[in-house]
Amino acid sequence: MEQHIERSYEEAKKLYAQHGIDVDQALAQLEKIKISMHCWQGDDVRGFLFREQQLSGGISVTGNYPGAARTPEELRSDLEKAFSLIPGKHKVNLHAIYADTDEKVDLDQLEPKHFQKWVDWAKQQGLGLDFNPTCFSHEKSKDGFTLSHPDPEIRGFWINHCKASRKIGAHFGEQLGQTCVTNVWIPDGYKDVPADRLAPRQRLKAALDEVFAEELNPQHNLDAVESKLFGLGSEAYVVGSHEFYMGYGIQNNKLICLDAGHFHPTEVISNKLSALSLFTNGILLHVSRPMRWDSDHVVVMDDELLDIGRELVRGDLLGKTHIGLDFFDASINRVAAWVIGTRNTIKALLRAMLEPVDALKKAELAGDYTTRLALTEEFKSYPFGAVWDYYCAKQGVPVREQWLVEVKAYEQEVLLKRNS
Ligand code: RNT
Ligand code: ZN
Repeated sequence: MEQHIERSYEEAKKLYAQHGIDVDQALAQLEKIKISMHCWQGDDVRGFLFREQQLSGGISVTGNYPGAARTPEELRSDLEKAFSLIPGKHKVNLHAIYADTDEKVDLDQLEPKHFQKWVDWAKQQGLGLDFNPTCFSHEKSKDGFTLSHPDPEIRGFWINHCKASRKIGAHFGEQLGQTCVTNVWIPDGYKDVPADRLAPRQRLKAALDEVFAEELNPQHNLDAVESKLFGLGSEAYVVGSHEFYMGYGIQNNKLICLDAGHFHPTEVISNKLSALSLFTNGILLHVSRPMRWDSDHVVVMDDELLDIGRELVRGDLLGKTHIGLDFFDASINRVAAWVIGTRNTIKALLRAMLEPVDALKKAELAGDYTTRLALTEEFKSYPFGAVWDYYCAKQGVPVREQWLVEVKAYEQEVLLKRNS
């Protein structure tokens, strides 16, 4: 390690120690946190099963930066590149349409064997896997409804797909020795004001009961449900709203997934974590960056990201929270997008760990809000960067923007040689 990195780190450590903050301990804790990096940033949510299908379900990716992965091999190579620039050992979040198989197989027929190459790769790379049924961009979801579809046959297809997905998730968990989170998100909703808001929700509730009927070993697979307030094409009404899934999740012991972009534009998920934590065994996050709407911009170090980190650290929620990412930007280098968003998420957690939480809580209890504000603000210019640099160096990944050099080289050598 370069000497100046170590020296700056030692200096920073002393400053933090004055407030009783043990930096080494924070880094030891940080090292254990796994971020679930979403595969779909690498190819603009296209997947490999139905490449001729248009994106649907309100999901849209803008930009035409060259180099999107076209095959599972390319996607894995891009993921490996990204992980080599991110400190720590993490997970990959797969969607069902990313099956790696030559068979022509529909979503309701998917089996663990169609993902075996992903499992073998994850094993070899020391990564975990998470999973998602893909209830969009498919012939049978064209009219915008899946698990709550009024036609029992179409609904049955999606129920079978979700059942199949849980089995794949359980296979991941068993094979890799780390729990897989299988997250159900559906696009179902109406563009305009519905005549009946209740019936689709009744159908969704019954469909989920069928999907989850089979008990799976919770060491292998945990189920999650993801809500949304509105989407493209479902502006007036989304069947799986927050209240719906909060009720469903609490009643049925499912993880509730909070996507940062799935609420009113000024509503934040950071403020929901402490409340939810009191009533659930676990939470799944889709860390994302909504810009004016659910736009899924690359995660940056903004106030909300810092607040998410703070809530997880201060509420001691890291043990029960699964941190996943959900953004897709095709206007920049896709490997860089992963690296920026994932490094920022880890950085935000570290920053939260390096705040004088005990002193802040103590001041608050004593009614000394002056101290609370003063300390909070002064800590914004504490030498957090020195600790982050040291952590990257210690983990053997590039320090500061040096990672960009590697991404640019990879772009030249690999990405620009792909023609989409
Ligand atoms: C959509 C949801 C969902 C998807 C992914 C691809 O609004 O956020 O999580 O982004 O499943
Ligand atoms: Zn999401």
